[in-house]
Amino acid sequence: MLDWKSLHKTIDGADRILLSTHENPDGDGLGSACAMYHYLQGQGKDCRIIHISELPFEYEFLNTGQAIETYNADIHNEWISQVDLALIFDVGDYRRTRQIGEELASNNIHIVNIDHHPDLSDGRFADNFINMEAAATGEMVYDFLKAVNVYMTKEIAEGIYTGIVTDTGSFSYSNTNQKCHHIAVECIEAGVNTYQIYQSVYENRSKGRVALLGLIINKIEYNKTGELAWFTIDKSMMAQVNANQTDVDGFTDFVRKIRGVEVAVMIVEKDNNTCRVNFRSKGKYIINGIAKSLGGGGHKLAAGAEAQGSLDEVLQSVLSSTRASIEEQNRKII
Ligand SMILES: [Mn+2]
Repeated sequence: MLDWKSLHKTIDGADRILLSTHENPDGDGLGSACAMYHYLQGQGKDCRIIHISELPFEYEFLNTGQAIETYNADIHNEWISQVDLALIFDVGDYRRTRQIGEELASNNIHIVNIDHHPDLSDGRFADNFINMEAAATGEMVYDFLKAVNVYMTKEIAEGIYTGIVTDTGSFSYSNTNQKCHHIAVECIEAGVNTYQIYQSVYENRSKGRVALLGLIINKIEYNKTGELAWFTIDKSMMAQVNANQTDVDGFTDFVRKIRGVEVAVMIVEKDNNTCRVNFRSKGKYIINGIAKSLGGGGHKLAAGAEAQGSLDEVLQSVLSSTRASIEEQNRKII
């Protein structure tokens, strides 16, 4: 049981509060920050949600009152230097806050981590609220608000519901449980329009994203058993269909859905000799160990890393470590 009362105390003692999540934010990071923002606003706090990335179009519905801002050093650094407290949601790895995290650290700001990933903060957080059993960080924000008897407004509920619905794949992944459904019911009672959120998140794909999916579909490769499937996306493919980094979200899940595939791997070429690597597993194999060996991390069945090297180099090293991990886990199963 996390000591939510102590978080309440910390928040109580702070006037100016920054909320943020990881780069390329997802529904859980955004929804958690928004839910907490609306609570803090109700408490009269001077708070802002500032992310390093642009707000993805499909999450625009969360941006009531234009509360979500994209980081700009000229606009934000002075404000950030004077915050009393920073709440970071769903980050997985502190480095994924990029310049915002660096700015907070260099100003010695009290940083609190609220997350359902293992802590990869290198000691940067003053307080850690980690619950790896939680299906979503949104569920943890719900736990906090319940622990301190907060009335759930529609705006708070929208953030929590978005976190849970996206991190459970619309209540379909293995992390879905009774509690997720119970919270969902409470959110609906608070006025959340679930169909509207579903349409915004899942029926709002950019043409670039669909065109990019078209390019990868015939490039999916499999190992001999068909349990491991992988594909790569290079910069020229992205440019060809005018896609951006967030357009690739969900592709690894798409490949995991193929019959017989247990582990799906996506490798995306980024700048500066780095590649983004994503792993998804159906459950037979645990894949966050592989992500960790590449300097990343994540959940047992959904993890990722940023690896140094060319697309080809990263592909070779990822495939060999993934194959080795699958073989090792098979030996253990037998
Ligand atoms: Mn999450």
